[in-house]
Amino acid sequence: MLTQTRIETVPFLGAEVAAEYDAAKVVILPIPFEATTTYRRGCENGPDAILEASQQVEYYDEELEQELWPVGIYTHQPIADTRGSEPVPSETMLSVAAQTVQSLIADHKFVIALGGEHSITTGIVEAYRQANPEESFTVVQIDAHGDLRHEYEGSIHNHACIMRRVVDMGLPTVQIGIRSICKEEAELIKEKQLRVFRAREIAMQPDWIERAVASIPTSKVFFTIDLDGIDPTLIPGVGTPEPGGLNWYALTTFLKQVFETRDVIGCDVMELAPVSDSVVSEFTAAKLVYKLIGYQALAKRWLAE
Ligand SMILES: [Mn+2]
Repeated sequence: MLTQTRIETVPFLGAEVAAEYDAAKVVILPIPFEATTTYRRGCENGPDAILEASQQVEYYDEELEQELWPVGIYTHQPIADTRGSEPVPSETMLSVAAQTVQSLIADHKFVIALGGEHSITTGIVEAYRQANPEESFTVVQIDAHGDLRHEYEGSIHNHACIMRRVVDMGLPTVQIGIRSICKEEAELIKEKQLRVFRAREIAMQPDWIERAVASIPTSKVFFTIDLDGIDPTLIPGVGTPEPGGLNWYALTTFLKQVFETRDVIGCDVMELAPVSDSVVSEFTAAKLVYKLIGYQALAKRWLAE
């Protein structure tokens, strides 16, 4: 129904190294959904742009000193696709995302969802809540924005509200790279004493990684990465760019330490809105996705030494 086969999706890294579903440890889940973006549009084209760019990513990871594709990477058909003529209501997108991720979790897949707008994360996080009824997990968000508004432009499912939904679910949060919040969000951060590592402190205080990792209160972690958390010189193709974001080595060093010290249960990489005449955004995003796979593969010892 909402799974579209009309638009051809290339598998992550390319058909030559793509795994069959049963043999895959990792599932890439494209969610080309866009409904509430407020500035530059185009994030419904994000997943395809990342998949296309991934065809150019080197199989061998020079940092991890091995090829990582043998873990088995399967690319799912797109879900909640708004690129066709049919609009997809936010409620439908959320339930389709939750159901799809639930079935992937049941099959023991490590899911990396590709957005699409950030509001999708609510549905994905709901799937992990269902799968972990007894044990809480922390949502670690990389983002320029707090996304803590109760509602925005009349909708609680706006992409500017996603972390507020997570806070309302009662899940612990750690927010990294924040450099744009409104008064309501600043007050909520103080009132609830939310764990926030602002971009300024990340740039100025080299010990932020140690402190940020230590601040994660649970062993299980879900990563939600809004690509605008990264500096717009590395990823100009986002809907709402903000200066002063994370650089590549700060980001990947932080991610690697979390994968090494926690149990990362899933990830999403959101809000890529491709820019014409430049592929730097989608290539950086594709490389980031391969890093997520690599760090998890090493942490879980999926590959022989
Ligand atoms: Mn953002």
